[in-house]
Amino acid sequence: MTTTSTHTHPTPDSNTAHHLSLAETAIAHNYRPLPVVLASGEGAWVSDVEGRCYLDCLAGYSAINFGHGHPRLLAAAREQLERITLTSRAFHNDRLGPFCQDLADLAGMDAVLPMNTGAEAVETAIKVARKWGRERKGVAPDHATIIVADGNFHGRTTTIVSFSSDPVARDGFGPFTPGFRTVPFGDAAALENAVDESTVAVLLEPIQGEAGVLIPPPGYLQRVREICSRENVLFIADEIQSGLGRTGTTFACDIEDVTPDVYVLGKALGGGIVPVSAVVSRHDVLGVIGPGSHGSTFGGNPLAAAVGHAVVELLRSGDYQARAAKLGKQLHDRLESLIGHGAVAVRCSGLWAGIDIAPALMTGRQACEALLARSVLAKDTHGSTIRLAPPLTIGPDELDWMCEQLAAVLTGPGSAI
Ligand code: IF1
Repeated sequence: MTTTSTHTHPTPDSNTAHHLSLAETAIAHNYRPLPVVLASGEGAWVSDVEGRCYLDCLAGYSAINFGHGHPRLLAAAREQLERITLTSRAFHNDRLGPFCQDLADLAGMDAVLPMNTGAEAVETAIKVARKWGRERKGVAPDHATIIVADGNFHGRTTTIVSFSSDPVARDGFGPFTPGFRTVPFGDAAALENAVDESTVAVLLEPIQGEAGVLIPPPGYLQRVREICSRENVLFIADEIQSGLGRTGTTFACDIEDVTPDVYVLGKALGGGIVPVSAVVSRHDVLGVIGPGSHGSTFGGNPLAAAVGHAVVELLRSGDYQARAAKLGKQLHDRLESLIGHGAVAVRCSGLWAGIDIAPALMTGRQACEALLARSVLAKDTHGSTIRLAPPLTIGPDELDWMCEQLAAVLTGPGSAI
């Protein structure tokens, strides 16, 4: 079936080569983007400067869960743009309180510390855990340790890359921040053995995104919860990529009916419009942060709060979560059929999939270049693994069409299969 969008908006300066040359000379090369220059988006589709349409199966690394230009999110942003966009936290504003109350309710928690980017929220959670350990657990000053998982991705700040296991993300950026212990992801016994009197927290992605959508063994999150409760250690769940409907549940922790002590949220919380992140927890945890001890200029600004609140409203009914769960079953079934036909393994949680392609066939990058030629945008993670994370608004026919393009890439002309 051919799926096309009515959406072709060539823009002025419609010249891919021109933009690629600007990227070569004027933009730092901290990424190696696919050779496509996007100019507009609507729902699950985007268009480039030549007017070509693509199905967006990366969705801003899960920041665009609700599609490009969701009407209710745009309306919330437009209305707030006309009112007031930044007050700083030196003063109150009329958007932040309602946003934080409803986000805390969605998470079953008491309160929210609003920030901007995911890494800022992770750094905030690290600071909160260390201060909580000092003041509420009695850990000696400067002795707090946090347990993290091998293969983690929590952001790019110097402290966060201090505990990264990815040499590309870490090499050359030392000296590093101490106080982190790494254990294998999914191994509850190793985590239990790593806990000692200095441990203040365990920081985990419930499903590891950048590592290739790695889903832990069933029961792992429950064991982490039990260990943290027994050892008086904070369980911090980084749900920046896994949260807010992506896995077919509000949070990935919901899959095992586990409630962490702290949720770290970002990406889709900003609706793909503005950076919005948050640390969501109980008063006995966030209460260690007093006036002047932490903050940021834009954290909790009324524009971010208005958009974030509209996102929380979208999630309240559970419809997006149910949709992701239903379409996720369809996605999993289609991808499973590729095993032995170019794929060696697939992992799926809701509308989030990691596909390990046979390394002899092609790299993940090559697969994404071939998908680009078939009007599908996707991103490799490492080696021959690609990740698929379309907007949760994608239609069932579009999902089938996406899988057909991937099947053709893996088994079509040019593949060794
Ligand atoms: C890049 C990866 C994904 C995240 C989790 C915190 C953050 C991220 C679980 C930090 C951010 C982004 C960052 C972006 C690409 C993307 C990414 F490839 F880097 F690893 F999604 F998998 N926790 N992930 O996934 O949030 O500060 O970016 O708002 O840095 O290349 P941020």
